[in-house]
Amino acid sequence: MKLLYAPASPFVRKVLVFIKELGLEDKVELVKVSTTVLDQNAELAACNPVTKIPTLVMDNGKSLYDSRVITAYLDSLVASPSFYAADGDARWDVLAMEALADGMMDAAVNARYERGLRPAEKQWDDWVDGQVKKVHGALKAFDAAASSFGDRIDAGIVGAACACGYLDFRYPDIGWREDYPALGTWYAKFSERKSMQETQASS
Ligand SMILES: N[C@@H](CCC(=O)N[C@@H](CS)C(=O)NCC(=O)O)C(=O)O
Repeated sequence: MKLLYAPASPFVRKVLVFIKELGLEDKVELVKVSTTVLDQNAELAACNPVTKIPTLVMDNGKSLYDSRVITAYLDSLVASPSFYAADGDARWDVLAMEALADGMMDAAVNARYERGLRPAEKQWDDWVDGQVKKVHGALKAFDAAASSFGDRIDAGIVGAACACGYLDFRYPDIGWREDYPALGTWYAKFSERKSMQETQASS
């Protein structure tokens, strides 16, 4: 398999943590690409019509995207552990948590694009503030649940960790640990995992 990736992406990080935690490193070739909406990578476009990372090219030549489809596919390749609960409420809880983490990443990435890609005179402060509000909404929800996370590891947990990690990487001044201390305490421990240490974002 081939993963088209860039190390700065929190969605990519989620997939990389899955690969490491599930013991699939030998099966995935990493292909670094650089892409933005304004400068869309041709190799990536050939595999993913909407030109986004992460994109996984399977051994049969077909591509998978987005990150949630890729993580579910990787999970299906191993007998255990599974990062998706099999059924019942637990399954929907994990899926909803992964979606919340992705929503937080989307909002944080969107705000960054607005600041980093748009010409200064076209930037819209209210829109950025709205995205940051979404980030805080997700942080609040994660913080309220964090005391129950314990040593759990699943798709929701990995997503939450990668979303928090992205804030540290791109928004170091946001100071989220002060407002969301339970989340901060859980994250400090979870981020010690080898899979998290080895996937720390870089530009
Ligand atoms: N929902 C997608 C989001 C992926 C995403 O937004 N990736 C960004 C990098 S963090 C990207 O590829 N941006 C380039 C573009 O939008 O053209 C997923 O979960 O994979």
